[in-house]
Amino acid sequence: MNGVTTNLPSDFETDLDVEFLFPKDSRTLWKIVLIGNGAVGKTSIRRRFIGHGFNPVYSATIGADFSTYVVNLGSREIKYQIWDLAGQPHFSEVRQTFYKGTNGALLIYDITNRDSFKNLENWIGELWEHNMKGPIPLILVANKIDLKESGLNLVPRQYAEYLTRKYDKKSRENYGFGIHLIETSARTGENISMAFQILSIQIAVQQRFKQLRMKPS
Ligand SMILES: Nc1nc2c(ncn2[C@@H]2O[C@H](COP(=O)(O)OP(=O)(O)O)[C@@H](O)[C@H]2O)c(=O)[nH]1
Ligand SMILES: [Mg+2]
Repeated sequence: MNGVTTNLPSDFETDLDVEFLFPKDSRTLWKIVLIGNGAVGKTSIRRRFIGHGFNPVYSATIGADFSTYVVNLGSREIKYQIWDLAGQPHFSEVRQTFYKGTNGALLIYDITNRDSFKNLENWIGELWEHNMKGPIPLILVANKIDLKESGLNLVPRQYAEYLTRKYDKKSRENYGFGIHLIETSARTGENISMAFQILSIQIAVQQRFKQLRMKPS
């Protein structure tokens, strides 16, 4: 990574152009929200990302909960404040205040739960409406891929690809960042840090282009 030393997990390696995306000695604080229906794996993904392992016993998040996690890229520092919002509908009023100031989101569904997939567009609407900045980067996360061979009825991958393409096109044309789909497992840890990496790149790109556009030429 441009000879820059990092403390990123090994699968966080990337061709990310740190020099371009982050000014030298910069400090960045990003608020990231994890959203999606109840029980899709939001809390598990947050815990896995910050290195707390996996807990197979489900306990519903009440209101909201957050962790901070710092990633160093040479002289740059990215501090994540990761909010894990309760997905249950009766927390909807609490949720709106928590969206404020969000820089990006992981929008998570459970590949074994069709309702969690059907609700994704509502989640995008809610995120973009309530964060006060309009459309912001998000990554679609297909979680629980360790259950692919379980014999359970799965959401077909093409459905998720179709939805991703639709939003990716709209987003690139109108807002300058792309929307990606990533398959994860909080149980095995597969692609968890990759999801944050891809999201970070989209956030950095959006911010950098905003700054460049504001500079007089
Ligand atoms: N097999 C499997 N189970 C998972 C995975 N992620 C979460 N779970 C389980 O799904 C349930 C709900 O997870 P949780 O993180 O609490 O969901 P939240 O309500 O979205 O925060 C728990 O029993 C977790 O152990 C995963 O990747 N694979
Ligand atoms: Mg939770």
